[in-house]
Amino acid sequence: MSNLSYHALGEAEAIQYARNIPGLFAENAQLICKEIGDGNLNLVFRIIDNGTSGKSVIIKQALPYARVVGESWPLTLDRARIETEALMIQNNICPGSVPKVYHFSKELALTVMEDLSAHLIMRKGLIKRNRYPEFAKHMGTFLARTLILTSDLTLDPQDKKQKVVQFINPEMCKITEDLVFTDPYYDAKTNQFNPLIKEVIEEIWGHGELKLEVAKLKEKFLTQAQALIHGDLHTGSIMVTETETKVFDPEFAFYGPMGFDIGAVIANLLLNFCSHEGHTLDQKEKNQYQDYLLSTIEEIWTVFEEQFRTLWQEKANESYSSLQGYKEDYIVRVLHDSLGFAGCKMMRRVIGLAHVPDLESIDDPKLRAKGERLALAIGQQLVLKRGTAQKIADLTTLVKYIKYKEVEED
Ligand code: SR1
Ligand code: MG
Repeated sequence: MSNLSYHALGEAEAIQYARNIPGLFAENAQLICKEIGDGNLNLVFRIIDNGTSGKSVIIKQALPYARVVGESWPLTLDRARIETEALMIQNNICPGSVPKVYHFSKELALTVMEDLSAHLIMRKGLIKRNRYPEFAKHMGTFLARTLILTSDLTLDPQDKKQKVVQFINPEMCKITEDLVFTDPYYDAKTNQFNPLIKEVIEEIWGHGELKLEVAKLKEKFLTQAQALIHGDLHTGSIMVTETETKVFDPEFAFYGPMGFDIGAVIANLLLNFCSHEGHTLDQKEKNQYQDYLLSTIEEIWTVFEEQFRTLWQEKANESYSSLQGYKEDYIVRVLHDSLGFAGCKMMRRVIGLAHVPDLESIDDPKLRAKGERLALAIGQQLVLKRGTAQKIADLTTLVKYIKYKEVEED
């Protein structure tokens, strides 16, 4: 296996590859394979032993280009290494929160990992208005542990800088710099949007104050090596059951601002919130589900903050960590960043390349526009007002107010 040079696998070869990994399947395993990748970038094979064991694994292989666009958009294969090493660190820090890694090939840019087929992609569950009672606790814990325990607050500064080098990820960061922070704010070729909301988007392109705040958030993303972040923590990168939560797909991982991960989770819950303006026409049902999403956001932050404070108390070594007022100031800055990045991430999914199925699955363009307008209104206010928030309820109060102005007052 080690002398294979890079080429994209087909289903038959993926079976052969899995068969040759020592100890993965029994010799008499009856393996079948299906390529199930529906993301923007990679090949994903599910390999199942159709015989007695019923065991299954995932082989994820990076393509040398972005699948969503094609070969005209070349992309680093090193993202497979980044993803694998990030999964291993996250599993050490927060055991059981990510799929187990069984095997990695640098040459083929592929990772063999645990199959989570008993779990559902969280985004799909939210579109169906499912509720996940353990999710907020799991996600708040994942965020607190993975962020503080990879930061200068708890690591030796020399070790931390080694990790910054290990996770240098310029090509994947460039995608985010362009698609999240730059392209949505001018008439870029990559943008794709519902023509019915063009007038709102043109207002955004002309909104100097908003663009100045987005520029500050982009600068933070470019320069703040605060913690090892997942880098693309949307609800399509989370799999859930009633009792379990698994975070996967950290190919965008790098040392960046903590609020970028927290903001991604918040943004995607809020995009789902907006999508129910189109999906859920029964007012009572819609309001109840939207309230559930807002209370989930509050609980994620509350758990995050509690655990972050506890870990700070127990593990922070940085010499200023016990300085009066430092922890309070740090946490409120993470809150501001989370709101700002959430706002950018909401706007990019409406204006730019790569939308979210929550909104895209609303067939009627007029109904979809209703959800998209709400997302753009919330996104803008999160960016503009982030600095005024002192607690997570300030975010949920703001969202309720914007919904009232945008949807209910009409
Ligand atoms: C070309 S990649 C488009 C998007 O897909 C990923 O999930 C990231 O969010 C990226 O921005
Ligand atoms: Mg992804």
